[in-house]
Amino acid sequence: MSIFNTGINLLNGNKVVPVFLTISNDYAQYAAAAISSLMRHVSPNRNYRVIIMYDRLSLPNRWRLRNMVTKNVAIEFRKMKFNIHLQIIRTYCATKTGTGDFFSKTVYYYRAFIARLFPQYDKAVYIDSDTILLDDIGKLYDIDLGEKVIAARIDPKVTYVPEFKGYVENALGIPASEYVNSGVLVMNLKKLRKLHYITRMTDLMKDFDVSLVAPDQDYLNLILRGKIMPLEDNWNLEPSKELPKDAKLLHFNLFNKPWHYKDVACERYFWNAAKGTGFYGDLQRTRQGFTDEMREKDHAKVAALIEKAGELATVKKPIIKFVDKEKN
Ligand SMILES: [Mn+2]
Repeated sequence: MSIFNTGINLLNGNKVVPVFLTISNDYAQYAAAAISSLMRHVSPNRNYRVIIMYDRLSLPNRWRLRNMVTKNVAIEFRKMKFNIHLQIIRTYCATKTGTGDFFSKTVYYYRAFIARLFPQYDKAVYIDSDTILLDDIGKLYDIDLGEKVIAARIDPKVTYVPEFKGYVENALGIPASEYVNSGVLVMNLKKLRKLHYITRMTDLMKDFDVSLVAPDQDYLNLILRGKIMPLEDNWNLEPSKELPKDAKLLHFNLFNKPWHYKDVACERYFWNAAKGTGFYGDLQRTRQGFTDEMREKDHAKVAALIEKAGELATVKKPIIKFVDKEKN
């Protein structure tokens, strides 16, 4: 156990609410805002443990995050160590996703390791670091999964961007009405372990070796198809001018980041949460330093992503056929 693992020893196995985030240095600033918002909405009668999985996270960043610990929210760090699955993922990212690709970072894949690396937990919640909590994350954890393996929100972008819809239905072979966003997950870790989730994912990566639009999210949808419970929209909301009354979690997904752009919908929730952290100044500097050139690059990336989806939508045989075959 490293000196950065902190918190309450009384926290044990199943009584605690385990919440996972996966980050590296460039995510630390806004992950801090997510964690701060989480802390403001927890129940005083429960214990929580925020577990940060990382690869490169500097000592000062770990200190600043660690200092956020409260009486009933522990903060723990876990460095991703080399293993064969990670090697496959790194190779995949290096060869299949170019530098212009928004999803080229291996950090996105770390959530796939949670079940395997944390056998002490049977259930857990995962949140992206570009989220802001507006309600107690314990309520998300409490959602009864029944026989399902995970709960996740049906991805709204797939329903309103025709290229994404075509991609999901033709290239992956999943009805758009079933395809989920992987930014907020409730996971039955026991079931994920039983499915050998991480092995299935890296087997697919090796065997089919295709470049996908949102690789780890796509693999999650492919492998767990039929085993996913649709999560209430309120737990993974795209920011908008008028939030529903019972909004529970905001997800600044893809490019509309308040730490990059001014006047992003719901940005005040983000900046309020950021204020309570040691990263507020950094975040403001990040936004000030976001140049027109970076903005253009962002737009080009969105366009490239949509174009890629449109191209892949024309393939003849969807990947799900191979996944189903493998299962039998
Ligand atoms: Mn996200």
